[in-house]
Amino acid sequence: MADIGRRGLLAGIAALGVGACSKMADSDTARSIFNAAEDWHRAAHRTLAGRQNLAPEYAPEDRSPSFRGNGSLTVDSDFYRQQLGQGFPDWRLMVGGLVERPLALSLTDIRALPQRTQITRHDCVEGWSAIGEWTGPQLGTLLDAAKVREQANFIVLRCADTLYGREYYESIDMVDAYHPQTIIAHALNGEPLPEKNGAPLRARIERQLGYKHAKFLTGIEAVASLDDIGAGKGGFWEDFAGYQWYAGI
Ligand SMILES: Nc1nc2c(c(=O)[nH]1)N[C@H]1C(S)=C(S)[C@@H](COP(=O)(O)O)O[C@H]1N2
Ligand SMILES: [Mo]
Repeated sequence: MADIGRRGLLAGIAALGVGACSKMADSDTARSIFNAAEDWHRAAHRTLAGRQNLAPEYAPEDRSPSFRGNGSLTVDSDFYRQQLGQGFPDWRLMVGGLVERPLALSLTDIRALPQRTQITRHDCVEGWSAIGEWTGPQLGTLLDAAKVREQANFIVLRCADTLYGREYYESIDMVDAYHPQTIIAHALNGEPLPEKNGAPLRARIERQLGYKHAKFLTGIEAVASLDDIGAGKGGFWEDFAGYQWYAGI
């Protein structure tokens, strides 16, 4: 989108001629082209700049005494129970799809990356909120390590659990994927992620509503289109109950 913005502005400038002289600027056509380009650029800039804004961050004393679990509270498999008991030694987060260098990251790998800690408020559409402190690498760090391809427009977040018999999944666009507060969290309030909150890994996408924050993460997949993922609406609740794909807050 930034490219289109730049191209739009350049096209506007090219239409005016480099260093448009006053004679040209006097013509109504030139003025309207220039204004259109400028309005477009300003609008695109405002939109993109807005989407990079940070969600509010809070102080340690603001943290909710307990962070409730919602939706799936566990993964119903022998592998999960066994891994949970051992601290997830064999859990792998796959980073694949439209990437040059697919990765299979262990929890040790994830903890060894540069970390971000943020105290944020989680808002669920069901009408509750909670404040928690999350720690993990930025999703952007993982995508850069995997060398995400230019054709990628979305990141699909794959989960280990099922809800009402269907695999939970979510997806976000590249603006949210590279938002500084979008992290792959392995800790809540300084402790390993509790089972009910998505152990061992869950997404935090702080400018989005709760259902986008996929828990029990197994994979991160870069795709060009969401059409062939799940039922094509970009997420479990989007497919199942018509929730909005863009859940920005
Ligand atoms: N894998 C998975 N991720 C999920 C869900 C789920 O059921 N399964 N529920 C979502 C919803 S609706 C919310 S509000 C949050 C709840 O996170 P919490 O359990 O840590 O409160 O997780 C989201 N991510
Ligand atoms: Mo939710």
